Amino acid sequence: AEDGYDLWLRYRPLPAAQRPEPRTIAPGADTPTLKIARAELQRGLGGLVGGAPSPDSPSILLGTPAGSPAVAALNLPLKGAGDEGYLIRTVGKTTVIAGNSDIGVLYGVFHYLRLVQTGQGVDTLDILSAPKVKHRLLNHWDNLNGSVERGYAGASLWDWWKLPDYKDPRYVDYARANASIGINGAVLNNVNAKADSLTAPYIAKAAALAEVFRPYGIKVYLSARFSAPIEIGGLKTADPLDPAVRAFWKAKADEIYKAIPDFGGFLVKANSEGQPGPQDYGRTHVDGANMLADAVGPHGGIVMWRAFVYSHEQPDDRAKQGYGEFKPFDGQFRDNVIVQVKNGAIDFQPREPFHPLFGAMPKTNLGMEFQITKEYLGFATHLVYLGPLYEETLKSDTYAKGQGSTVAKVVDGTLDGRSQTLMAGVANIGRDRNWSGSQFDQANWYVFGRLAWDPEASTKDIAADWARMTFSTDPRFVQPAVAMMMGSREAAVDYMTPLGLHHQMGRSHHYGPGPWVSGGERADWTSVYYAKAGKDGIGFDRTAAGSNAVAQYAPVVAQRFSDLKTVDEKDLLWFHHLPWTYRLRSGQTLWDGLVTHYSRGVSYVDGMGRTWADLAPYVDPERHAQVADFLAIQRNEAQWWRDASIAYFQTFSGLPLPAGEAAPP
Ligand code: GCW
Repeated sequence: AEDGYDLWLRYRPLPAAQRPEPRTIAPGADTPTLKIARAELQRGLGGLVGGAPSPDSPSILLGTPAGSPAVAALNLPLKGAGDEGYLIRTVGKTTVIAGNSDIGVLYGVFHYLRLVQTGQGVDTLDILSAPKVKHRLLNHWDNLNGSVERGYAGASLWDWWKLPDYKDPRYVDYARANASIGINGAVLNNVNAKADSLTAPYIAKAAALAEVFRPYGIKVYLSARFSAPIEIGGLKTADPLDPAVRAFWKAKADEIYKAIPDFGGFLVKANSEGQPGPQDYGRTHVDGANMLADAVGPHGGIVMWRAFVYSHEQPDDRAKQGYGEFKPFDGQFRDNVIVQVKNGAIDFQPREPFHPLFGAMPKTNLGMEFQITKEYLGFATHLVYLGPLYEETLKSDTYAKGQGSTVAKVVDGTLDGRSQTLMAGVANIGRDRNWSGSQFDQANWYVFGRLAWDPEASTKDIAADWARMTFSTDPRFVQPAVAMMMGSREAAVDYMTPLGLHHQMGRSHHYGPGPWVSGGERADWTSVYYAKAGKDGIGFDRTAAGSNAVAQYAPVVAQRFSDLKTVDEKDLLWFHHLPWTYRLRSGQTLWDGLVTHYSRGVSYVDGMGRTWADLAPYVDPERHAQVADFLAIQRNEAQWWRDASIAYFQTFSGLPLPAGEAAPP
C-alpha cells in the first residue's frame, strides 16, 4: 500500500529520461556495514534503474582504503572525509564511493542513491562530504509504558515488552532511514525519565536495540533520572558530591558499557519542571553534569545536560532563566559535557528569537535542541515544514565575535574551536505506518538530519530533494510542492502567533487557540502572561524598561531588538509592549496588522488546499487523499485560530476590524 511506510527511500522506477545506465557493483569486504551498503545499492538501483548490467556497463566500487586493495590503489584524497565522511568520484568507467570508515561509505552510498533518485546525473561525480556536527541525535520522548510525550504518530516504536528477545524488523527500517540522512545516535527514552530505564532489564533491552543499530552507525543513549541512586540504588541521597552517589553512577556506567560497549552517554533534564537535580542538594548544574561525565568519560561517553530549566517559584521572565543559570558556569563543565540548549528561550514556539546562550558560553560545548514533533505547531494534521524555522535560527547572528558569529557556527564548533558538537531533534516518530503521523511530517525528520550534517545547508534545496524522493521528480510537482512547503511555517506563525506573540495555545495540550488562558499554578504556563494584552496594548516588554531580557544578547543585537526602528517586526511583540494604534512599517495600526496576519495565515492554508488538489496527477490516491483531508482540518483550524484570537483581543483593543475583514462568528 502507498501508506508512506517507505519514507523518502521509495526507489520506484525513474522516468526513462532520468534513468542512468545499469551498473555493476564490484565485490569487496563483507563487514556488516559494507554488506548493508552493497545491499542498499542493489535495492536502490534495482528499483530506480532496473535492467541488467552488461560486461561493459559502468561499475561502482565501494570501500575503505584499509579494507579494499582496489580502493587503496586509487590513492584518493580522503583526508577531508574524516571519520564519517565520504568521497564519490568517477574514475574512468567506475564510480568510487570511498570513506575512511565503513559508515562513511554507507553515507556515501545514500548520497549517491539520492542523486539517482532525484534525477540528477551520475556520470561524472566528484563529491567530498563530511558532517560538520559530531553528534547528530534524535531525542525520543518515549516512555517505558509505550506512550510518547508530545508524540502524534502513535505509540513508541520500542516494544519494551518484547525486547530484548524479540527485535521487531521495523528497528532495522528505522536505523536505515536515519543512516540515510546521517543521524548517528538515538536517545531512547523521555527526558522526563524513570529510573527504571537504568535497571538491568532495561539495559538489556537497550543493548538489543544497540545491536540492531550498530551497523547503521547509530549509538544508543539513555535519559538519566538524577535521583536514580535513591530509586534504584538504595541510597538516601542523590547529592552529586556524595561519594556513595558518585560510586553508584560509576558502577552504573560500567554496567551499561559492559552490555553496550559503544553506549553514547546520558541526556539529563535536571531541576526543571519538577525533575530532580543537583540543586535539590544545594549543588549546581556543574556538580551534577561533571559527576556523570566522570562516570562515562573513561568509556568515551558524553553527557548532554539540558539548559531548558525553570524553577517552581514565580519567575521574573521565564525567557531569562536558562541564560541566568548557565552563563556563570562557562568554562567549568568537563570536556565530555555538552550543554543542550533549545533553539529559543521559551519553548519550541512557532517563532522565537535565537536563545541568548548561543555565543555566550565560548568555553563550553553548546548543542542545539530542535523539536521535530510539532507540539506547538498543530501536531500531525497541520502541514508545517520546519526547515525555514531551523534555518532562521541557525542563520541568526549572535555577534559574539563580531558580525558572522552565527548560531550555526556555534553549533558546528567553528566559532570557538570546539569539537564536541551536537544537534539534537526531539523525534516525531511513532508506530503509525507513515512513521511521523502525516506524510509531510516526514520532511521534518528528513530536514533535521540533513541540517545536522550541514547546519548551513539550504532548507529549500533539502525540501526539493525530499519532495522528489518522496513523491515525484516531475518539475510540475516539485516546484509548487516546495513553494507550498517553504511558506507553510510562516503561515502557521500568521494564524497562531503573528508579530512576535508566543505561547497562545490551549493549556497543557498546546493544541488550538487559548489566548485567554490564565490562572492555575503557574503564570508562565498561561497565554495572558506572554501576550500581556490590555486596554493599553499588547506584547511583552523585554527591553531595559521591562524584563531586560535583551541584555542577555551581545550589545549590537540587544540594541537592534530594543529599538523600534530596527527590531524585525516578526519579533515585535516578543520584545515590546505597544499600543493598539502603534504604526507598523506597512502604515497599518498594530491592531489592523494583527488581523491582517491572522487572515493571511488562513488564506495561505486555503492556497495549500488548492495547490494540493492540482497536484493529484503526480501523487498516488492514498497519500494524496490523506494530505488533502489533513489540509481540510488545518483550514478549519486556521480559521478557528484567527477568529478566536481576534474575538478575544478585540475585547481589549475595542477597535473595529479593517475593511473587508469578516467578523468572527
Ligand atoms: O515544553 C515542554 C513540554 C514538555 C517537555 C518539556 C521539556 C519533556 O511541554 O512536555 O517535557 O518541554 O522539553 O523538557
